Amino acid sequence: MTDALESSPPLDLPLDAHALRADFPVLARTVHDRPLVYLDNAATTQKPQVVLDALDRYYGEYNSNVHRGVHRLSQEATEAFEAARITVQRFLGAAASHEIVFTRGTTESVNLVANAWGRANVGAGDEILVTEMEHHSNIVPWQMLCEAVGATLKVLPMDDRGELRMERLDDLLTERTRLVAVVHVSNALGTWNPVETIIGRAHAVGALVLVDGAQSIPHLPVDVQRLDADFYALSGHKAYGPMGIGVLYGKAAVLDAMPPWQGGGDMIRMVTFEKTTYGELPCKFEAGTPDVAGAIGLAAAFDYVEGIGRGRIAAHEADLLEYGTRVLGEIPEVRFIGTADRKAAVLSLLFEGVHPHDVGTILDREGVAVRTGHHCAYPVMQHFGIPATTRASLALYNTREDLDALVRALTRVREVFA
Ligand code: C6P
Repeated sequence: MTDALESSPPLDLPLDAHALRADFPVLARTVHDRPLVYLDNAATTQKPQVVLDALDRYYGEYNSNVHRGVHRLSQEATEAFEAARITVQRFLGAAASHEIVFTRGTTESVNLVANAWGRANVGAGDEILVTEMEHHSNIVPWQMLCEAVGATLKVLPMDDRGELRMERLDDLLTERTRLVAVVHVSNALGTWNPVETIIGRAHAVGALVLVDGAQSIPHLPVDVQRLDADFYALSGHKAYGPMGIGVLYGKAAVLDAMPPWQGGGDMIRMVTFEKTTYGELPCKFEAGTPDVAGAIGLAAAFDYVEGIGRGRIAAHEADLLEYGTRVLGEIPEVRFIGTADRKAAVLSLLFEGVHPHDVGTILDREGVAVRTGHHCAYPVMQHFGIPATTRASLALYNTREDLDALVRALTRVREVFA
């Protein structure tokens, strides 16, 4: 995991996951009379007390709408909301805070780009390139766009380890490619994709790149300027923040040139029945009342993560991934789906002879929360010819003991189905 760590805080002091668990109230609960072992972090992470406190303070002390009132509460809410934007800007390494658009999450961020940028820049005969391992939210909006404008959706395939077949990239990129949409870290496989290389090659043919950062932001240090990504999408709830808030980063020049997507309050400069003129960035893309509490909670989450250090989190999770791969790999019935060289925090597996949903149900009885299913990545399941996997996904508060508990619970699966 070397290249992304080069820019991260020193690794000499490993994080103390056991101590950090105390920051997350929900981790103290039991499930079916057993201590909760939460290994479903790719679906959503748990929230630290500082995030819960930030939400509480907003609603308890200065709840108000933003950008609208001259009264004190509205000013306080507006200041906190815009301060949250600056926190996100710094977290992502963006050049300016107006390059940060608050959305509902990764899905909405991708839809925003597909609709606003796509309708203006993609036409009949043009091409959009996605990869075989995309989440549905980075496939379907592009498919809808292609169908509407007569463009073609092309797919960069992956191999049986779950690595992108990079040798195919140059063939698939043509002068008709308008945009490449690629996931930074796959939710179904854990593959950590070489997005820097993809961005470089896409730019060489004049295409823009949207990176789906839903699963990278919680795990890796990300610097959008260093990556040179045109768009970067993320969800707050997967990075220790609240549900319902997300981010679209876009380069200012690209966002500026885009028409708005949704129309409504706060995104206009002037409205008459004859003509409406639109506001500046980022308001142009934030029609209606935003999730003010969500943005403030997300900033609290990012501050919390920075306080620990993204390099230290990545190093801790790399250790867990290595440990988990070893101990789970010793179970004869286990077959991993996703064995790329560069992976982050996801252990997707099959248990021979038992359907993943049954595996998940037995694990739940043992207090172990994992996700089973297609993980909104049907093409990945189709590639491997399977309906579903059992997925354990890790976070900063997970420990080797959590993985030992998963191993014990999988032994239980064997006993039940013997
Ligand atoms: N993956 C999972 O369990 P939203 O729902 O908008 O917050 O995120 C969508 C999304 C987009 N891209 C990737 C790579 C994702 O993993 C997700 C969400 C969850 O894997 C729910 S399916």
